[in-house]
Amino acid sequence: MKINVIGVPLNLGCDRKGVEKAPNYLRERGLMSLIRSHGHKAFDLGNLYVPPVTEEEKYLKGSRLKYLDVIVEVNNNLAELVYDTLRGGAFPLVIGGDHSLGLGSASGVGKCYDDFGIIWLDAHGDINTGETSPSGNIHGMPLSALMGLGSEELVNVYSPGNKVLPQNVFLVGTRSLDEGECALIEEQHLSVYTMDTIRDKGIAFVAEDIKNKLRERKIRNVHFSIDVDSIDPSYAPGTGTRVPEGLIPSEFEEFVSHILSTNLIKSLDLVELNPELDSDDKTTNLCLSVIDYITSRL
Ligand code: 6HN
Ligand code: MN
Ligand code: MN
Ligand code: MN
Repeated sequence: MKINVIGVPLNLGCDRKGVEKAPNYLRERGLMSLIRSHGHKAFDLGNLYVPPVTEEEKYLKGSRLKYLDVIVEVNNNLAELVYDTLRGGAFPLVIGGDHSLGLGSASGVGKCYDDFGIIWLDAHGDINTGETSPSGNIHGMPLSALMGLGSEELVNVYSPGNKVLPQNVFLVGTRSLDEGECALIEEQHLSVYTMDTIRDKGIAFVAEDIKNKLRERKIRNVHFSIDVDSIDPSYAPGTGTRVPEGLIPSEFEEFVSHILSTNLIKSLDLVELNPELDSDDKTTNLCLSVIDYITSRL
């Protein structure tokens, strides 16, 4: 398979330094040769340009959203690159950076396929809006924007309006939701597989349930967005918003293997690795093994 690796050294969405270093950090530790070792033709498209911004530019136009303009700009560019990649018959492997980039990558996917679904593997919901966000950090908002909810500027990234139907969105590994996010889950009847559900029914059940729903809804294309904080912090400490009681690596692999076996996954994000918060490159090595595992199954 042809795989295009796209680095997005963005930290403005989490408002914390370190996460922007992850794409190069992974490259320097063998990312490309790892992908190629599975017989793929892999191209490194480099890192997207992130314009420099000052602290003073954090809140523009009295907005509660931090660094809105630059995040919109980077996501527009990312969407175009992901769209071109798919049009060219390649698989976009997007390496973050913070999770605000999920808005751009899924928007690019949405331009290519109008029947697509999103699997969002994350400790968090990432469905806040400017009103519900406790932090103003845009990495907590991409998924709501993709469903057409929240700030107009985010909703209209790349193309006007919503990109995905709420019924085609699947949240997995969830264990930290803000009040407004819980309300939105109810309102939109979102499919949420929390860690409690996973502990109760098992990860295989969850994967099967998602596969059945995708089949029922005749979804032929899925964007898979992986936040490394979905994994338990004892295995993945190198991330900015750690939440205890996460997936253990074997559950993570089981889920990924079920989902990839559908052959519906057309694109992937791997986000929120922060090498500066890591201990002994534990999380970096885990990310490399995740990429190894995934690309061996593509
Ligand atoms: N992430 N719900 C919190 C917020 O600030 O909105 C945390 C978001 C974390 C986002 O991990 O991608
Ligand atoms: Mn996230
Ligand atoms: Mn998260
Ligand atoms: Mn391998």
